[in-house]
Amino acid sequence: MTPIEDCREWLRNSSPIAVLTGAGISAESGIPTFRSGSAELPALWSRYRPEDLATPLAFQRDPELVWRWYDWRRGLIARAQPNAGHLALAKWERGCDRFTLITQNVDGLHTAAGSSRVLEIHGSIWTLRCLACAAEWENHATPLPEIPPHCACGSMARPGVVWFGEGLPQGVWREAERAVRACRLLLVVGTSAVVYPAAGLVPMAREAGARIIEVNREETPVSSLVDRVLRGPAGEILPGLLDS
Ligand code: BJW
Ligand code: ZN
Repeated sequence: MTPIEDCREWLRNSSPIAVLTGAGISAESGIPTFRSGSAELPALWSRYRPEDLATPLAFQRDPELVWRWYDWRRGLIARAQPNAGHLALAKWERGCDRFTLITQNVDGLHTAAGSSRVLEIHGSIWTLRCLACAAEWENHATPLPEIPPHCACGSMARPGVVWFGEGLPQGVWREAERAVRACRLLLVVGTSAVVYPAAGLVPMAREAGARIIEVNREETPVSSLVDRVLRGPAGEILPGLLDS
């Protein structure tokens, strides 16, 4: 059997299934990834690494700069459509009894594709949170009318995402760990697997005895841990893998 035929059979015969996605699954929707080159980025944002902007310290130093980065990304995402990879996962979920989709992405494209239960372990770019009263609300305005945006209480708001050095939302993270420990098959799609604790879900699944399939254009630190590597764009591989 070819690697893809093996994987198709495992997918058909394994339950529960868990999926971990990263920025690579949204790349074919036109959303830049964090670490795979910056040729497509406007000059302003190509100067920065995620570690320079996605931190509490960066926000403390220059909230306007950080908010401009998020405002630019919100605009790109608002104009983007889910791609064939997102759609294949949503369709697979509908025919699957026990399935958990864990995403590091904050773009909401899995939900837009029709996935009904998505664990957003790094939060959502469409949520705002008040720095003073901790109120949280959804905001889809692009561009934002005011940068930085403010809460009704008058204080500044921040994006409802998880920055470096911050803990992940506890309940969501606990559910992700539970799903990974219980799964018989983990599908890892479009993540560089360098950011923890998300990357630690892969060895966690291994230790729990699950089979693991990686879909990625490039080798990653977890490629050597997995049972099958499917090399290429998720938007091409997932429909072939998941179409029953
Ligand atoms: C394709 C493709 C196509 C392209 N098809 N594939 C243990 C060891 C070492 C360090 C740490 C550790 N534990 C914690 C740390 C520190 C830190 C960390 O991991 N640092 C490392 C970078 C060294 N982690 C944290 O700080 C985390 N917090 C934490 O641990 O807290 C502890 C704590 C506990 C209690 C109290 C307080 C603290 C938080 C991490 C938060 C990460 N946040 C970001 C920003 C989110 C908001 C936003 O979007 O702005 O999350 S950073 C950024 O990286 C974003 C992503 O979700 C995350 C992962 O990136 P991802 O998705 O993998 O994207 P890329 O770009 O890296 O990779 C894309 C991949 O796709 C590539 O492989 C391509 O080949 C592939 N690809 N096109 C298929 N078409
Ligand atoms: Zn407030």
